[in-house]
Amino acid sequence: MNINLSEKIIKKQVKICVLGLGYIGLPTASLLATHGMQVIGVDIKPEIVRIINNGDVHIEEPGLRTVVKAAIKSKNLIVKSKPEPCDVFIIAVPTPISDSKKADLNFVISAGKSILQYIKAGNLVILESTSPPRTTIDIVQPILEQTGLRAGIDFLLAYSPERVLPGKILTEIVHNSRVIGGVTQESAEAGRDLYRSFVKGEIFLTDATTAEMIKLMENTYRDINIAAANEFSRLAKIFGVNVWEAIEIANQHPRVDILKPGPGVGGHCISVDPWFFVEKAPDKAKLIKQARLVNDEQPGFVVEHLLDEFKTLKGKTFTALGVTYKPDVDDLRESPALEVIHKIIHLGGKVKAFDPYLQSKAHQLDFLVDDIEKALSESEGIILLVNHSQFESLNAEEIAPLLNYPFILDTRNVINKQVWLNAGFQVKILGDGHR
Ligand code: SAJ
Repeated sequence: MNINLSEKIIKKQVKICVLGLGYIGLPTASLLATHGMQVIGVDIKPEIVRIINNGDVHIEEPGLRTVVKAAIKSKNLIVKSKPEPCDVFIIAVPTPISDSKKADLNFVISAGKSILQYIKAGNLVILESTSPPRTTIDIVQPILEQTGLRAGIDFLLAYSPERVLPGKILTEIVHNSRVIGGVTQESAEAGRDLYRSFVKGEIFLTDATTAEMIKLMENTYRDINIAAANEFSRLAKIFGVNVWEAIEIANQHPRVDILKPGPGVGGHCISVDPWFFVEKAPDKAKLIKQARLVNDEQPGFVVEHLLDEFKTLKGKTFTALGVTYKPDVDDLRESPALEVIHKIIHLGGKVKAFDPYLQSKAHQLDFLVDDIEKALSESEGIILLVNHSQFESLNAEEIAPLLNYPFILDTRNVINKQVWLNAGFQVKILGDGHR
C-alpha cells in the first residue's frame, strides 16, 4: 500500500469514526479524542446523540461522564447519527444472541454497510464487537469489498476485541493488554499504532480469526470455571460441606483458582459468548455447552433452597436484594437475579425487590421497590442475590422486626452467618451444606 497510515496516526493527523456509542464505543471514542485525535462518534439512536452532545452519558460507568465531557469540550469528539469520510473506522456495535442461541450479526452488517460510501483506499477498518470466529474475514471483509477495494491490499482491516470489565471500563481499557488481529501484518500494525495513543498495556499482534477466538476463549474459560464452582455448590449441599470454605482452602494450592458460586452467570458477555463457539461447532464444543447449561440452571438451585425451607412459595412474599447481573453496576442484561425472581413468581410467590442501582420508574419492573424498608416490611424472608457494596452494611438486628418471618438466603456469601443467627434469623447460605 502506497500510503503510510501509521505515520499519520502517530502524528495524530487522522480522523476516526467510531460506530456504536455504547459501553465500549463511547469510552473508546472519548479516549481517542482526549488523546488528541479527531473523532466522529456515530450512533443510530438520536436520543444517544443528543445526550452525548450535551456532554452527558446514557450509561452509568465510573469515570465515563468526566472523560466524555472532556472529549466534547475539547471539540475533538463530535457525535452524529451518520458516518462521514474518515481515515479509520472502528465498529463497536452490539452482537446480541437470538433465542436459538445464535449470534445476531445484524448490527455489525449494517454498520459495515453504512460506511461503504465513505471508505477510501488507505483507510483502516477495525471491528471490536465480540463475534464468532471468522466474522471479520467471512462477513465484514466481503461487505467492505463491495466498494471494489481489496482488504489488506487497498485498505487495512483488523479485529481488536474489547476485554474490559464493566464497572472498571475506564481503567481496564487503558491498562489491560490489547490484542489486534489483522488480515495482514500491516493492518495489525496500524491498529497497534492507533490504540497505542491511549493504551498503556502490552499490545499483541496476530491474525483476525485468532483475535476473535482469543476473546471468546477468555469468556468461555471464566464461564466454565464458574460452572465448576456452581456445580461444587450443589455437591456441597449434598455432602454437608460449606463450599465457600472448601474453595478458599482448595485455592491455597499453587495451581488451583476456582471462582465463586452464586445465583448464576449474567451480563451480555460471559453468558452469551460461549454460545458463539457452540453455534459454529456444536459437535466439538461439548464442555462449553454443558457449562452454559450448568450456569443457566443455577437460579433453579437458588429456588430449591427456598422450597427446602418453605415447602411451597404460594402466597408468600419475599424480598430480593439486588437485581442487576453483578455487584455495583446498573446493568440488568441476562441477570440471574431476574431469573430467580421470575421463578418465585411462577411458583405463586410475590417478590418485592430493592436494588440501589435501579429505579422503578426507569425500569418498569413491577416488583421493584425504591425504598429498602418497604421492600423488607411484611416479607417472609430475604434473598440476597447481588453483593452490592451497600449490602455489606445490612444490619440484621434492625431488619429482623420489619419481616413477618426472619429468614435470609444469601446466594453470594456476604453476610456474617453468626451475626444473623444471633439476631434471630433462619440463615441459609447457598452452597453451605453444614447441618
Ligand atoms: N460471577 C460468578 N462468580 C464469579 C465471578 C463472576 O458467579 O466468581 C458471575 C457474576 O456475578 C456475573 C457473571 O459471572 O453474573 C459475569 O461477571 P464477570 O464480572 O465475571 O464478567 P463480565 O461479564 O462483567 O465481564 C467479562 C470479563 N471477562 C473476563 O473476565 C474473562 C471482561 O473482561 C470482558 O471484557 C467482558 O466479559 C466482555 O465484555 O466480554
